[in-house]
Formats: sequence, structure tokens, C-alpha cells
Amino acid sequence: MTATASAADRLSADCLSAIRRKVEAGQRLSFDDGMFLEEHVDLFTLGELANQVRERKNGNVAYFNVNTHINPTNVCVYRCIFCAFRADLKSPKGYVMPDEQILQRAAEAEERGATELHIVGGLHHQLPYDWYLNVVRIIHREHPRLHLKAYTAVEWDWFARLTGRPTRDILAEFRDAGLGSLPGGGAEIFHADVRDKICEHKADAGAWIRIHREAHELGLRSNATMLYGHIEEARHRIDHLCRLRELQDETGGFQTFIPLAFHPANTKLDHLPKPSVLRDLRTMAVSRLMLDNFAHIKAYWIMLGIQTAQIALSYGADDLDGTVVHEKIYHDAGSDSPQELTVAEIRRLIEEAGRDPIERDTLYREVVRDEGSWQTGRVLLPLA
Ligand code: V47
Ligand code: SF4
Repeated sequence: MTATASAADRLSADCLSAIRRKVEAGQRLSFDDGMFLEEHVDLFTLGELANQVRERKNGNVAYFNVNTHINPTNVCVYRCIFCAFRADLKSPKGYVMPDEQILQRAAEAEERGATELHIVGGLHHQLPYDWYLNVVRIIHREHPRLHLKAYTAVEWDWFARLTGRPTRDILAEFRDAGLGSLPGGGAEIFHADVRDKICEHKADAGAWIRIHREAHELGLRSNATMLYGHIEEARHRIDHLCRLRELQDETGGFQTFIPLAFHPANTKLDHLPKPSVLRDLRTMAVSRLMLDNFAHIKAYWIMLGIQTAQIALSYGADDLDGTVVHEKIYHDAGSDSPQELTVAEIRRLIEEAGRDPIERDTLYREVVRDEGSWQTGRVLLPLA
């Protein structure tokens, strides 16, 4: 018994040493290395390794931005079982924002000094393609300085279904109307064993990847996400990260990766527990280690909670996302984090975590502020 146990321990120690050597040399970890990290490596070691990579790529800096979320409608034809945000067409909870409300939100955001609007929502049963295009067009016309990070791959796929047009043409039309970049939502878990159970009807992994490739080829940057802590297993998470890494090798167009912790309240999966802080930090660290060609890993404080997001800055993350006003997706699903942090608060949180805060715009250029006005300065780091 003892001899077997110690042989297994030796093998395990050898595997960890090999991974450590790869991390120190900046070499790529394999799928099997990822599985080993997930299944056999303790949290402190994961954190130590991930922090090495984080500091090599981003030094002691932690980024944040000033942004606002607009969810123009919550009515959605799909019924993803993890979603508390969506509403049926005739539900009293359903809403569609009129143009005036959308423009008012944008005006308030500009007034507060926001550099970015994050625009995502449901896929409405009756709204035509032009309605979604109009959202981008009118905001860009009235507020050309606001960067519009709008619509997930699931929405682009829906626009193609609505019009019968290729997603590449649609992306180009939106880019010309003022679209700045794509958010990373809709990725969930790529593996069909999981995806078919949690969101079977919407864009599949192939469509998500293809749409981000097309966006990158059109000169649009994008983000990537992974929804974890529900019915997926370690192998699904590692598979997801490997698929993202492959596309990044091809295009270099991803800016940041955001692991999204599942919030079960008010969803069809409300019998599941919320992922623990340990799961959050482990996922952050493993993501940092596997995604060697991503410049940034975001600890989205709205989803993680402020304390975990602060700790995550030592477990691979280098970005806290924004000051964020009007967040709905996580608050509908039970998030008890505040709706907004001021710039002073977010700076203090970062400093308390021992990092140097830098405000960035969506494209990771430093934002320099002077008495109510702002401009973007130098590009802070190469993207990958
Ligand atoms: O795709 C939905 C997730 C995503 C729940 O690109 C849920 O900078 C947890 O993608 N529990 C949308 N997650 C949000 C998103 C995002 C967030 C912040 C920054 C960026 C970025 C992108 O939210 C959806 C889905 O994966 N989601 N419901 C829930 N109950
Ligand atoms: Fe609709 Fe998006 Fe919610 Fe799925 S996650 S039901 S696509 S709003």
C-alpha cells in the first residue's frame, strides 16, 4: 500500500515539476497538463504558477475601465437553462427599450466619463434586424467617442438567421455603423456534451469560433468567456480553453478572457450550489496557465464579488473590468455585488491588493484624464 502510494506521489511530483519547468520557460501546456492542474494541483501552487505568468505579461499593473451596460431587450427566443435574465414574449417581465431610453443611457454614461458601452441582450421574437443595427447607429451618431462593445456571437448568429445573410457581411455593416468590438459572451462551454444540455438551440461552438474569426479578420477585436460551475467537468473546461487558444494562434484578435462563475438563483439550475471561492480561484489560475497567447485575464468583479476579484489579482487576473452601471444579467441571477464602483473605489481595491491601477479603454490604451475630459495615451502592452 505504502509503496504504491509513494510511487503515485513520485509520479505526481514529476508531472508537476515538468509543468513548472514549462511555465518557467514560457512553454505551452498540453491538454493533459491542464487536466493534471485541474485534478492534482493544490490552490497555492496553481496561484504561484499563474502569478508568474501574470507578472511576466502584465507586471504589477491591474487594469480597469469606466463603462456602462445597456441591455436593450430581455425578451429572448432561446431558453438557456442557466439564464435568469431572459423573458418570454408576453411575460410582464419583458421589456424593449425605446430609442430615447437607449440614448439617455448613453448620454448619462458619457456624462460620467465612460469610455465604453457594453451592449448585449435577448433575441427578440419580433424585432427586425434593423432594430439592432439602429441601436449601434444612433448611439454612435450621438456619442462617437464611446466605444461600442456590442452583441455576442449568439446575437450575430441570430442576425444571420433573421436576414439569411452571411455573418461576415453583417459584422462589416455594423462596423461601418460604429461597432467597436465584440464582447465575449455566448461561449458558455463549447463541448457538445454540455452545450446540448444547457443551450441546445443557440449558436454552437463552431459558429461562435467562426464569428470571432470573421470579426478578427475584419479588424474588430473581441473577448472570450467560459461559463463554469454548473454541470460541466474539468475536461470540458480544458477543452474550451484549448479551442480558444487555437483561434488566438490563428488570428491574435482576442484581447481578454473572462471566466464567468455560474449564478444559480432564478434559473432552471437553481438546485445547484454557487461555485465556491476555491473553484473561482482555481479556474482563474488554470485559465491564465492554459491561455498562454492571451494578454489579459479579467476578474469580472460583478460576478465574482469584490473580495474574490481582489484575490484573483494574485491568481492570474490582471483586469477588474469596469465601474459598470445598470448590470442585469448577474443581478437577475442573484448577484449581491453593487451595481457600480466609483473610480476612486476601484483604484483603492486594486491598491489594497498590492497592484498598480491603470485605467484603460476597451482596446487597452491608457486613459489620461484632465478636469472632466479624457484622451487615450500609449498602447499599454502588445496584445498577446
Ligand atoms: O453569455 C448568463 C453569462 C454572459 C448567467 O466581454 C451567466 O468584456 C452566470 O459575456 N450565471 C454574458 N453567468 C456576460 C458576458 C461578459 C461579462 C463581462 C464582460 C464581458 C466582456 C462579457 O453571462 C452569457 C452567459 O455566459 N450568464 N446567465 C448566470 N445565471
Ligand atoms: Fe437568451 Fe442569452 Fe439568456 Fe440564452 S443566455 S436565454 S440567448 S438572453
